[in-house]
Amino acid sequence: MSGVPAHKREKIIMMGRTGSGRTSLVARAVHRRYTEGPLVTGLGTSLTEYDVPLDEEAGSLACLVWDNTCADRFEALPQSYFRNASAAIVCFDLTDSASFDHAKSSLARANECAPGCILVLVGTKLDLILSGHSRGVSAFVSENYARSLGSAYYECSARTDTLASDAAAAAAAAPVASHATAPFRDVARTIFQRAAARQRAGVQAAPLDEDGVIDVGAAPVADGDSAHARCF
Ligand SMILES: Nc1nc2c(ncn2[C@@H]2O[C@H](COP(=O)(O)OP(=O)(O)OP(=O)(O)O)[C@@H](O)[C@H]2O)c(=O)[nH]1
Ligand SMILES: [Mg+2]
Repeated sequence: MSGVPAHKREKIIMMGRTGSGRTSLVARAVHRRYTEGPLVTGLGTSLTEYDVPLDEEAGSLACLVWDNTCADRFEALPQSYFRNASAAIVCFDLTDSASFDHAKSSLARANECAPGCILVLVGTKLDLILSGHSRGVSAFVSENYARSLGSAYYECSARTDTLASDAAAAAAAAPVASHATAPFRDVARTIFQRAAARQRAGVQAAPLDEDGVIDVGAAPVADGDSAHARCF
């Protein structure tokens, strides 16, 4: 892990109903592991440093993933949870329609509390669908809902880390990507592209540290762009 301090990392917040698989998705992406059963993150909020790989040329993006334990009462999430969030990854259980309804409310809340933040909708537990479990909501409905908000949409399994290259998964989940780390990479790429656009507009280039990690937070930003003014 690079030595980028927490306050300079891009903030990614996890949202979604209790049991939707938020913590398992983070564990699979960051630690490349899956543990059966609920993953208790402790009361409140847990923070995980994650240098999200972009590509060889660009290196990786220093992020801090915020996860929480009061997901069912998203209205109870404090403003500080949303403050300066660069992106929100909203999870729902593909087998559970109530979980999808909750995700819709979470997307609206993220939009309201962190305007301009990147929103990504993730249907979790794809392995259950691939093994014959019925969907709580059709892929058509959930993907179109994400598209209507301008959000990316993924279906994936933290359990099997289902790969798009897996023929069965590709057939069932196409055209959506299904690798568990894909939502984080998508978010990191979008943050990176936005930073690049700011640079093209005349803002100084973000430096690379010795580990090849982009320290976007060190770049000067235009007035009104709060994405890099971390305040927890
Ligand atoms: N089959 C399957 N089960 C999963 C997957 N991801 C998570 N689960 C299970 O779903 C349950 C909830 O997973 P968590 O990751 O704890 O979900 P969470 O959203 O963090 O839940 P809370 O923090 O308790 O609100 C656990 O029993 C997990 O083992 C998956 O990809 N496939
Ligand atoms: Mg959790």
